[in-house]
Amino acid sequence: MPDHPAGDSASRAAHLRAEIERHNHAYYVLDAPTIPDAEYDRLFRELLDIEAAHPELRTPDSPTLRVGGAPLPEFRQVTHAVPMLSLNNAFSAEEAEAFDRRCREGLGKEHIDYACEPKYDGLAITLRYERGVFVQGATRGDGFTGEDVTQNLRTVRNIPLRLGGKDVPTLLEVRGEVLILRRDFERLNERQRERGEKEFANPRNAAAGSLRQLDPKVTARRPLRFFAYGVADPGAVLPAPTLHSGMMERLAGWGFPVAREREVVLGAKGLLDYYERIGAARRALPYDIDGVVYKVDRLADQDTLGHVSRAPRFAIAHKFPAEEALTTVEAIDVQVGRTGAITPVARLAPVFVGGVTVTNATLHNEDEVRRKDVRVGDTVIVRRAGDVIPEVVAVVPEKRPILAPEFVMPKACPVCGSAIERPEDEAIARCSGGLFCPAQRKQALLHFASRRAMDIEGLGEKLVDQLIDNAIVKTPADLYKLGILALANLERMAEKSASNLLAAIEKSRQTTLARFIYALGIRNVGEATAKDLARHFGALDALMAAGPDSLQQVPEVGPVVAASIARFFSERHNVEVIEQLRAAGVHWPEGEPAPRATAALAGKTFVLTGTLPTLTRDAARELIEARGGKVAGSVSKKTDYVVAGTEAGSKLSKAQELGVTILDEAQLIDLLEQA
Ligand code: D41
Repeated sequence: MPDHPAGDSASRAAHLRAEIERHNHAYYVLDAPTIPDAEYDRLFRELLDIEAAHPELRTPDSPTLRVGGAPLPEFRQVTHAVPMLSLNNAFSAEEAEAFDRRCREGLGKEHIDYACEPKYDGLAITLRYERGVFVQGATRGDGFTGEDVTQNLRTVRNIPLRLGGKDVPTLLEVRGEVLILRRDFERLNERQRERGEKEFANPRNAAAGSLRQLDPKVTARRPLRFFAYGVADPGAVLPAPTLHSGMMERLAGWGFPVAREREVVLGAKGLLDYYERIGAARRALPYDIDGVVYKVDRLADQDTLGHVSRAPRFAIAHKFPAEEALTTVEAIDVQVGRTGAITPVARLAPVFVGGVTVTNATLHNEDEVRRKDVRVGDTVIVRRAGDVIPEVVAVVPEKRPILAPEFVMPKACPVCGSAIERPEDEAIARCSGGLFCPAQRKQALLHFASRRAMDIEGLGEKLVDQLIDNAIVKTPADLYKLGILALANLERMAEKSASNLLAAIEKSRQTTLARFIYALGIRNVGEATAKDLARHFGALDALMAAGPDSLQQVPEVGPVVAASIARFFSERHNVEVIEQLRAAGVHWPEGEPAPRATAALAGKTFVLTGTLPTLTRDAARELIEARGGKVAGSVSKKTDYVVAGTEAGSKLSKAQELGVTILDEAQLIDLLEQA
């Protein structure tokens, strides 16, 4: 760097600060990056260099402060010049309507415009700007006194350090919430996991922990974001705004991030429509929200309504049903799935969460229980979001009882007593009982009958339980031997439903090869693989006769899937059931196998790189795979051919280096056409 005289450096530094913050704003607030990362880094380093050479040029609005300065011994207390009020809550449509009624009565108006916004599930803070420069930031605390977290807030990338735009007030206090976006939260936890550090239970906890760090360098590495929801004293802004919604526009104009989902609506109906709309869009928002906030839009009306004790009468939070709740673990059981997979399940004291009462939550697998260290007696956070299966998010360690033994995986299947086995390199433990295990038999039968398999309507869980428990049905083939008498004796089985079920079973005799393969419940063979297998082999006998090698000729079938198919058909029991099913009249049209593997391509590995003149990459892959070739992602000594188009990069040079045969599209097509 050339050594600038101090004066030049001062103006250069000012220019750099403005430039960097302009790019920051574009990237973090507008979501529209303006320059490549490398160029940004160059500007940033230049400013760092100037500030190192001329410490007197370090200003409180310098973006270099965003990486965090020296740690603090403690946070200073800050008294809020304008107290930070709290919000009252509405938990139902009736309560939201009552809010509208109170506002109408208080103002003597028939219809009221409301400014609506999402209710961020973050931490309320206040930001103080003097002559457009960020000078102090504090937590809400008890509403009157909070903690000075200025240096941490400077590291929050979308908080403007200096305001831009028109009519910047001499003094401004902006209120809003600090939070972590969901996708950033996932990445943060991934990083914590990799480093063997504790994961955060949810974005809110992660944001709270990050904001309260005494070392701002730690905060700087956390992906905090800010969203503004108002100002402390709109009366001090000139020209005076008349509407809250207008105030929000002004904030956006000065560079503050504000919610895109803001809307002005009319009356109670408008409020409830907004609530429904945001509720439906909730999952798609980038951040967690726990409701929506309604505010009387006209600021003069806000003043008229005023507040009661510490909450305004002009605003209310309409909450969504909580997606997380606290409860206790009464037991940890294990469940057996169709393929014998053993899943630990927490039995919970009933708790209302996400709109339903939850008594069970999945713990996924043994490692997960260990990682979260869930024990019987623990108080846990359970989460049920949308239609997702309820899960245990985290344990509240302070609430652990003195006697809380660690979870141990049972050695024997709780249903059939067979040994539970867990291959060393797998996360899932399994019951080794196979179809001897009634639990697996039940799941296998349910799977066989399911809509996308044999589609036997009416064969549900309750019925399958009875059929297996009373040994009326042992294998799927037994279904086709059922008579009306056997069914009529079952509990809750009216004659009509018995004959309906028999009709559904009868109908299922006519099926397709793909459905039949899928219905068999071969481990690792889902619907798509079943279709691939049916298309490739055309006939069941051909599939049953195939060894692992020829199975791997099928597109998308790798060694693991091939091995589990071969293992399935090598078990006599399975072959017998298939024979019985065919003898019972289960049938399907059989076809010609798909284009056979050609000698030229069978077992050969291809790598595609660059843009081919006519074929898309997917099309080329399909053609190669249909003839028994494989397509790999990277070039190695095992690669047989590299197919290179224009703008082929490092893969092509690697191929040249290793002496791998290089083909262009025309040469590939020649090869494909060789018989
Ligand atoms: O999104 C929020 N969490 C939010 C919080 C919001 N959108 N608006 C808010 N408005 C207020 C008033 C009307 C009192 C200025 C708030 C909060 N308060 C608030 N946050 C935490 C305590 C109060």
